[in-house]
Amino acid sequence: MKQLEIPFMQLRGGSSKGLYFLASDLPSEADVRNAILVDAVGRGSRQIDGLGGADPLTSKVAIVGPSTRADADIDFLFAQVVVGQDVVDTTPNCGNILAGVGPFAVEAGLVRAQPGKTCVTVHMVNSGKLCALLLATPDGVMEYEGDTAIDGVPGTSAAVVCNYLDVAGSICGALLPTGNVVDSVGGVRVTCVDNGMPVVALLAKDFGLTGHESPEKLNSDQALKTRLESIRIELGPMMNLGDVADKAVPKMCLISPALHGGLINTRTFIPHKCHSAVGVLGAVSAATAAIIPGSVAEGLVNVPLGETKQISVEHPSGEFSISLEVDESGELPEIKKAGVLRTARLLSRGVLFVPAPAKRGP
Ligand code: NQM
Repeated sequence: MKQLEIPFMQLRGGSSKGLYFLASDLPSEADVRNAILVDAVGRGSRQIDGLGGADPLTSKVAIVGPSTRADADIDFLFAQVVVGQDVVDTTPNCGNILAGVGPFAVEAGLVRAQPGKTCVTVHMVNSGKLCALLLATPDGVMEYEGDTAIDGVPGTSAAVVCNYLDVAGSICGALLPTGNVVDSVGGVRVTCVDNGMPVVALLAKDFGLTGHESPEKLNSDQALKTRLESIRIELGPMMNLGDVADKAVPKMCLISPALHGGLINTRTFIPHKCHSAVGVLGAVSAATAAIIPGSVAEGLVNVPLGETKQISVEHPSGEFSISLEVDESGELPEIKKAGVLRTARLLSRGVLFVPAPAKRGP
């Protein structure tokens, strides 16, 4: 039986890598589409029969099409293939893959680039929120070369400026999904926040850790991972996420005092493996947790004053800079805008082959 042929591009978006498809090149029925995505990325923990890299950060998919909203240029649905579980989770968004969505839209002819800079407003279908991307497009052509460096990526590239608009509660329905600033679960205090990504902030010291351990060391600590997973499963329904056993959210973020002048230091499990850096919206949510009065981070952070806060989130391979526009006049800080700097690069473009439907199987 002939294999299915699907046009695709592969881009590095921020510090992640993904397969990018036009929505019109995939079936619209979610189950049929997801089976194709799992085959495209690869089944099993090694993904030997697909294009993924056997890591959550390289098992990502962007599905992009013309916008269904008048206030956006394009629609972007993010899909995470959960490594080793052969399922697709469209609950979370991904700020790294999002950085590649602008360049993809230009390359695919969905957006016409302007000479100089091109602004692409993206409707993030997973959350129903908007992000404005600013791309370098001299002569009206996508430029990948530049002098912006981001941690976790070798060399430098052209900047993709990402301005998230009003992302609080995008996945769980509220900035504080449990309704509390602090909850006690599994014998520890946690602060659960959704400022674009559902994140559970926990104190590394409550787990007998400094918070500066390497991802390799944390990934080999089976007792820690089991404890984090049982807290995560318990918090799923409390965060309005339901049963999260097969979901990529919430992310579990161990926080500790920053060592290099940042707001906090992080080790984030996404959700079963410790991130080698930190996710974009994961960092925005962790930083938000840290500035909420009374959160688990209280006493551990020096919150910058002023409406626009330049915040650095430290992680295993460096730091992540965020510009947060915050209204602090109410009981809870209200995040108006979160700006981050990313880069992206087109890696390949062509036709992807997946087994014909009858051959595709568990
Ligand atoms: O939090 C990792 C990444 C991400 C997601 C993850 C991301 C985000 O580094 O917005 O970027 O949390 O799975 O790509």
